[in-house]
Amino acid sequence: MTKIPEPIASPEPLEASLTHADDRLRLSHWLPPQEGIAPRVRIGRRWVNVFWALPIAGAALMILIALAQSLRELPGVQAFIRQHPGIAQGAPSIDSGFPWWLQVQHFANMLFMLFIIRAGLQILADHPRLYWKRDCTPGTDWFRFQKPVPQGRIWTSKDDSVTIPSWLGIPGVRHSIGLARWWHFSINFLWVINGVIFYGLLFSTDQWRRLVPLTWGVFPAALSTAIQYASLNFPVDHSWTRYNGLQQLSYFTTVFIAAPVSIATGLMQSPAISNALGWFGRVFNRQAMRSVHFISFSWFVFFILAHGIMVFVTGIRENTNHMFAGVENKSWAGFPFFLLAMAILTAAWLLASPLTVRHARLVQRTGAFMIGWLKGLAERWDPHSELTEKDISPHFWANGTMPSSEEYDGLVADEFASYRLRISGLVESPQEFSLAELKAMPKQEQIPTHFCIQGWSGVAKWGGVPMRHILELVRPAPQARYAVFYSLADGADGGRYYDVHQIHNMRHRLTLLAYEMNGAPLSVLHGAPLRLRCENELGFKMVKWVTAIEFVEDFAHLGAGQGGYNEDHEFYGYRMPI
Ligand SMILES: Nc1nc2c(c(=O)[nH]1)N[C@H]1C(S)=C(S)[C@@H](COP(=O)(O)O)O[C@H]1N2
Ligand SMILES: [Mo]
Repeated sequence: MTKIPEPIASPEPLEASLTHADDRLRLSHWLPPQEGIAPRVRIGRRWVNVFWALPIAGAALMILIALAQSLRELPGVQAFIRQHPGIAQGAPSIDSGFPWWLQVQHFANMLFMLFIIRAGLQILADHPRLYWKRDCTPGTDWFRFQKPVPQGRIWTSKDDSVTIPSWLGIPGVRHSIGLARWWHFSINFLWVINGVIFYGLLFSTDQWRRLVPLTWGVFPAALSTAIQYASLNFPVDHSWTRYNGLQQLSYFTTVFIAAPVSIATGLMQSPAISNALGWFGRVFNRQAMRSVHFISFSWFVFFILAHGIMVFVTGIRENTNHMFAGVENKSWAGFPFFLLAMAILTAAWLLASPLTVRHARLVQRTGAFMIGWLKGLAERWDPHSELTEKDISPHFWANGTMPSSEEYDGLVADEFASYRLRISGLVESPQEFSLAELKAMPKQEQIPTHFCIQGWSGVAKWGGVPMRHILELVRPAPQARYAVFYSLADGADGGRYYDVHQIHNMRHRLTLLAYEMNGAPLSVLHGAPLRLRCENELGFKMVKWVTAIEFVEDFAHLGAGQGGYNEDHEFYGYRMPI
């Protein structure tokens, strides 16, 4: 057993440079708002405004109606519709109507989707571009609501983030991804629980037969229903016992395809999960997954709009009686409950953003309570995935607040000859290392993917000293549970940038103090002279311009006590493997 050292009397002097932080989101201390542009999709080399889809869809709809109406005059089409009236032949009839649990789950689902979609858009606005390849090189995006990346100047990913309105995003403040993520993930958790119960109840009753097409007849039935709807002469509704072909296909897609795809593509954007899955995570890379996640989201929005309109035009009373009262008649039984549900949704919609701004710390704490512990479990997986030299990104986004101090300028001027890495706290042997001493230690190179919380990723080859080697030299005491990394740079809102890591992460093979990037000395932009690599966490935890490492038992006394600068000031979670 190693001997337990006396508690260190004098704390790391840099502790005094950490600042407290507001418990609410204060706009005067925040990244100033920045307008994006109308969303655009790239078709070949041309960027097309997606709002063109509105007049095009309008024109297409008119043509479709005209076409469907003329089609229905043809004897052949009439015979087809007689033969396939809308419900797939042989589709089983449901005896249990719309049971109470289905109504409750349907409402819970609406409420959850409201938060998930809005918070999801807020997350997207933090890096308002989509790509298929993991390197996120400017110009390779296929979708954006931000201008092209400016050339000839440093343009960080924070610079790139845009404001979306507070009725749309949660909380509708530029670069509020920390808070938006708590909403997105906590409500996802509830949504998944609701979904699992829903699947369970579907398949333990006869309700699953509503949604799962059991015969090929669903396709002609869907075509027939589509022609009937499009001709504005709707098929007779039998929703109480059976859905028509079009309902069945669209509900099936939503429940059994879009939902699982969203969950899988969401999780695959996480550094810990993607890196733990090896080749699978490399093939289904973060940007492809992010793009598919967005396409799946687009389906949900399309479905919700179409479904909502159809509820009204096919008979609001019958439909609300089904889903809000569980009765099959033309009374007004369900309508008041429908209005009540809409009132609750509206109130939730209006309150979400202002409450999140005012009670940001509470949102962070509640999120950590609801989902932080579960996300943290992903830290136990081995983030072993590495790439090859040919995968190195031609462009690597930069992020964060650059050091601006005489101390740092002096270090740059003498090419870091006077730089010292100070290691203190609960260690048997506190030490200082010069850059030359660090470079003389065993060197390790690795080519991992970097995952920024904002959504971009990039690949670089990092060279440096494995953290486990440093641990051997300084020998942390048994009660040392965390390593605190102090930067030479301040954070965006003043006070020193720092971040806290669990000690087990420091022992991992790929945890590195890097002084090289792509074979060259680390640039000032990317963290010279020394930056952390920890491959099962998001990028903000990898402190750049590291000046000191302190081993501690607890981090509640540091800064605002949340485990790092962005945790304190931007309400991020301190364990961020997902
Ligand atoms: N000192 C310091 N380190 C920092 C940051 C910062 O603002 N200050 N930003 C972090 C974030 S959010 C990311 S994504 C990575 C970006 O590293 P890069 O600029 O090399 O891409 O650095 C991290 N380290
Ligand atoms: Mo980041």
